[in-house]
Amino acid sequence: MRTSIRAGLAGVAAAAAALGVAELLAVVAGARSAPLVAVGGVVVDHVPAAVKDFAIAVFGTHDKTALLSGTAILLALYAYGVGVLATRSWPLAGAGIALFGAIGAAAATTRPNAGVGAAIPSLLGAALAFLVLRHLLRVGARPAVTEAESRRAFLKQAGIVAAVAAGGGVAGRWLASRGAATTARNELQLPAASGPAPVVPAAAQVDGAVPYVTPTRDFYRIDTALITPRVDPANWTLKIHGMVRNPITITWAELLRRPMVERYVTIACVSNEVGGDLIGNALWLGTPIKALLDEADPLPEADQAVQRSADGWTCGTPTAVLRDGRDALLAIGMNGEALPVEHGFPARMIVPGLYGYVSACKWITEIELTRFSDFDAYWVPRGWSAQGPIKTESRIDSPRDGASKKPGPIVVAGVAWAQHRGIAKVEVQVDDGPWETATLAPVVSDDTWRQWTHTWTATSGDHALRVRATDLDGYTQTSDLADPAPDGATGWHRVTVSVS
Ligand SMILES: Nc1nc2c(c(=O)[nH]1)N[C@H]1C(S)=C(S)[C@@H](COP(=O)(O)O)O[C@H]1N2
Ligand SMILES: [Mo]
Repeated sequence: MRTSIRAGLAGVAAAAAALGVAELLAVVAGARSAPLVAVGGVVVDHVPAAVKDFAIAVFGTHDKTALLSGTAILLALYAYGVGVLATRSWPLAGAGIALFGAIGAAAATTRPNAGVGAAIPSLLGAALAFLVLRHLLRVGARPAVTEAESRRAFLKQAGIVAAVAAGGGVAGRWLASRGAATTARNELQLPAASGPAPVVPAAAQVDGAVPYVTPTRDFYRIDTALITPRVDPANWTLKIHGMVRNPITITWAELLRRPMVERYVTIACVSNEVGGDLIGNALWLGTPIKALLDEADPLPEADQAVQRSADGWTCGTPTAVLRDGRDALLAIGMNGEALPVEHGFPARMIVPGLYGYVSACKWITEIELTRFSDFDAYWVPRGWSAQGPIKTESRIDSPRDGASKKPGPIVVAGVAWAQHRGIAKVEVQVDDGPWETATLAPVVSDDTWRQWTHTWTATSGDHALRVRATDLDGYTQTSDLADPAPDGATGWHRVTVSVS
């Protein structure tokens, strides 16, 4: 094996050792202090909006895995280079490793809510990388060994390092996943709602549309968190402060004693493309946020309620919306269970009618009353609108785009939504024919999506089907196409079907 290849591999093994041990140290120093996660987090917060939209469009909800894998590949290339460099100049290679440690430490300590201790995984990891690299480059370098013996010794040692590194990384993630937050979640007995949940009529579900109530495991997930915050409810509080006459802080025990209601609410992501699936309907258990705000007594000028999460993310909701009587909830349950960690355990906001980026703060710890003119929440400086009411939209779930069908009657079905306004009408158009009125399914409230169905007598040939909805305010979706940025996509969803 060429010396440079061997040195490069030694560099990669050393970097793996650093990351593995850092992952273990992060169990103590805080999960977001692991260098890959910390650097990835900085990237997430600073990539231009266009790159992020591209990543969501290409990788969807796997965008985080893509980012972490990409970062790991870049790091491996860098480590390979440092290994090769070490055979020429140890000071330069040492500087390369120090730079790696410094970048990790700088990223980790500047993450929201991070202390100086967050630097430890990166710094100790870098020190270990240096020792491992030096050790591996010496293996088999002793005189009087044959090339074959030396290669075998090197590969064995590098293999051991890589295995130990991977073991450390996996162990770290495993330890983090069975911390206090998970135990508390597993043991949580959800309080009962003050009244029964609305009953979903069987007819709310039509054949061919997605489930009216989205199973939790299929519920879309969107957030900036590379690893989900794990908040132990025992240490959780919600602070309501800022421009209020009566700042309050409630603990988890106090929250559980508050009146709880159960409501079906369909939430949607502003990044959802026309026809996209970043939308879901769940039964949320929570306490009305209006009552909590009334207790805090916001000043009349405080037109924005900024919610802040355990990992520092923020969103801003009009105070008036939270107090206008709609079912805006501080939610702790989803579909009859405690909130899953990815969906905001222990508590999150759910506000009917507003996109998630301006209303649905997960892992919420704080509500600060302020003014829109005084504070821009996370997505606003990144080019998204400060106001994010959900736009009236509709989607064809079947037939699927590109489907092949036989001539004759075909059931066209899907969903339409205009949360908190409600859907009044859905129409389907075949090719350039007239808009035909679809049959609407019943709904439990205007805060959920509404299913619809329409029978189309298909004739041979290629056809385009379009859908448009009209909400109860009388607004009908137009053909105007808009991208998700800055405040939600518009346009008619269209599928093509070939009939023969
Ligand atoms: N803490 C936190 N809460 C967040 C976000 C986030 O990045 N961090 N993203 C928001 C966005 S953009 C959406 S669309 C919803 C998605 O909620 P879900 O992942 O439970 O579907 O969460 C919102 N709450
Ligand atoms: Mo979103």
